[in-house]
Amino acid sequence: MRGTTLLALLALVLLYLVLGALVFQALEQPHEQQAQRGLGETQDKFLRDHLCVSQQELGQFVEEVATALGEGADPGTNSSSNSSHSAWDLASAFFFSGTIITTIGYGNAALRTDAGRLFCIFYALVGIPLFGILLAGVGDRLGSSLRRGIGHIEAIFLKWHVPPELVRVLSAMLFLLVGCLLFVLTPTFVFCYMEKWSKLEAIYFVIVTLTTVGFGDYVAGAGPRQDFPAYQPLVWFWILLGLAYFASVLTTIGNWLRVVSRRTRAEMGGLTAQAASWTGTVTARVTQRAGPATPQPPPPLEKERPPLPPALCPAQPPSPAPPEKTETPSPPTASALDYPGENLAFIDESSDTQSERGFAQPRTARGRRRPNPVRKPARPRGPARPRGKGVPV
Ligand code: Q6F
Repeated sequence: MRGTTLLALLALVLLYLVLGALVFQALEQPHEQQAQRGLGETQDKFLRDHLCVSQQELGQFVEEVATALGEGADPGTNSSSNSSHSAWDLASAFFFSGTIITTIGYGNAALRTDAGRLFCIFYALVGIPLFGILLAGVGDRLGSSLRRGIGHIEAIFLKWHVPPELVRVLSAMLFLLVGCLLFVLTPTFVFCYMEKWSKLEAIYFVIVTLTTVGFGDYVAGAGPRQDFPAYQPLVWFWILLGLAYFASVLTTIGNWLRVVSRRTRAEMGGLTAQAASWTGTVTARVTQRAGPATPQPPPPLEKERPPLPPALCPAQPPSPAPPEKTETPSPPTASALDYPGENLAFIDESSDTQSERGFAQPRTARGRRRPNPVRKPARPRGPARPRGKGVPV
């Protein structure tokens, strides 16, 4: 990436941050002021009702309560019945470890001791890459299963003589649809029901979790004992699969943005011809891929060419967005750095590799065939994810 490009990108990100700041401020500040006024009124009322309490005394009490809450005390648990709920029972501590290695980091329970913080440093440094490796493997499996399912449908479409380009788009949309259904919508309804959250709160939790933003204002499974014992394990399972799915979705979105910027650049810089030829090769290959049932040898030069740009493939090839003209992935001459998906996003990378090879090699050996499926376990998502919090997952 050239220096000017980097500067332009920096400016864009800054602009994006400022935009976010303005919107969030406009939306949230009035609410904050209202809450502040509410607290003031509550205190005034308390002072009026309890004339023996002075304003200083009340102020001090409120401060102390606020500090205790910040230290992790729970006003619901009083000193006499110190049983019920601890933020550090085994399930909660296990959950806490999970928020570390996934980098979700909700922060609803936080470490208060120096020893805990010290251990956390090393725990995170090892655990995050380790979980990255697991996630890569899961993403690989998930991608191939989803693809197998969608492959059947693709085959049907192709039998109906639907143009292969359209089939690509359709199966991309199918991938998104099935994935959203499995990992976003279903969990949303489950959380809605189990946590008694509104639909918006539930989907907000789902997205905040699977993007690993992890605010921690909503945490599933944090409520008092559920009557469904498999709930927390199920949430764990969802996290594992959902993070893998979202890693590929986020990478895909990042690649779209990349394609958009590249197209802009191409239009300005006259790379268009090259890009067009690249699109041509992509189309050619798609046509070839059309018959997964009839194995054909890969086209010559297959190895020298960069893989199908992950840009447009959620788990696989197709480009859901208006692909016809938008689809201007970088010309074949582009350097490896132009394919973050290839280097960093396992899911896309593996999908591409697999879809490329799918027609040439028996399905049974998939996945194992790739000599080095996990290239950079610690950074599966690539730069598409503007997070400050720690790269991986
Ligand atoms: C859970 C729990 C949540 C809160 C600290 C995210 C892994 C499911 C708990 C889960 C358990 C205890 C999530 C698992 C990950 N939730 N207690 O297992 O007092 O809030 S607490 Cl949401 Cl990464």
